[in-house]
Amino acid sequence: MKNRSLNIEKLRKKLKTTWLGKNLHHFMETDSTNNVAKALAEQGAEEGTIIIAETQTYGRGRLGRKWESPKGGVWLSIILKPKLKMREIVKINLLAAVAVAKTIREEFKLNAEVKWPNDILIDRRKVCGILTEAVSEGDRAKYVILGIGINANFELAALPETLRATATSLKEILGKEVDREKFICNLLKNFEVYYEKFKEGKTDLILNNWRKLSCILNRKVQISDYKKKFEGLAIDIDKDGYLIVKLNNGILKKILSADVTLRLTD
Ligand code: BT5
Repeated sequence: MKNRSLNIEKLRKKLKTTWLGKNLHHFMETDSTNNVAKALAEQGAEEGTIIIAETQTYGRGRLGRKWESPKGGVWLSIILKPKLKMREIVKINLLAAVAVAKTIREEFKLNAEVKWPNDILIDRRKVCGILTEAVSEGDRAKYVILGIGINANFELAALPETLRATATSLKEILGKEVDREKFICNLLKNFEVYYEKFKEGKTDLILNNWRKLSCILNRKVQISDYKKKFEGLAIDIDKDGYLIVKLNNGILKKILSADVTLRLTD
């Protein structure tokens, strides 16, 4: 059936996580799953609560950008309560990117790569975007809303024409629909495993995985923030999850996540 809704019973049955997604809310349509998650978190929803929608009317990207969310995609948000300082939240982003890329690789044998800080690409086209939002309590995160959007079971024609050169979907690449329930279950399982390791302090494991999956390290990148653009060589991500770029004048610059977009120049 074309673009059928998720079978939540099947999803619950197949879910092999310990705590993630045990509390799961499914909507046919919502404005943004991150908004619903935030409202639930404010009401005291437990860590691991998940919100999934078949479609979003106001899906959000970073910096107020729009996220197109047609039917057939995987649009979900996870409520997390890590004991992190606000500036450490970028690590959750990297962790999620690793989990998504790994799951796509394992399940579909596709060469999914991560692009700092929050994109998953296949053949240089964006198949997934991640939006991590946190509410603070002092300098600590009270909770984190991790929003993951994956272009799964729709064709490129479902996206506006302006995005068709830079975006892709699993269905477009594979020529057939994927089993979204199975994919979501595997993704959540992978995420839970990495998140547990992260909580045990094994940040290096996450960062090393990220490095292996990265399509930007040792490549020239163009960085634009709200003020200016500059180019450099992406050298590494440091232990805090920040991108280190070597500028053309040899100076190493640390890039923070919030105000930067990256464009591969070769
Ligand atoms: C992102 O922002 O990539 C984060 C996207 C997060 C979406 C999820 S879905 C579940 C949860 N609920 C939400 O409301 N959001 C999260 P950013 O790096 O700013 O990229 C946004 C840009 O990607 C847009 O300006 C477009 O150029 C492009 N874009 C929009 N929709 C797209 C899509 N479906 N596929 C590929 N590219 C898209």
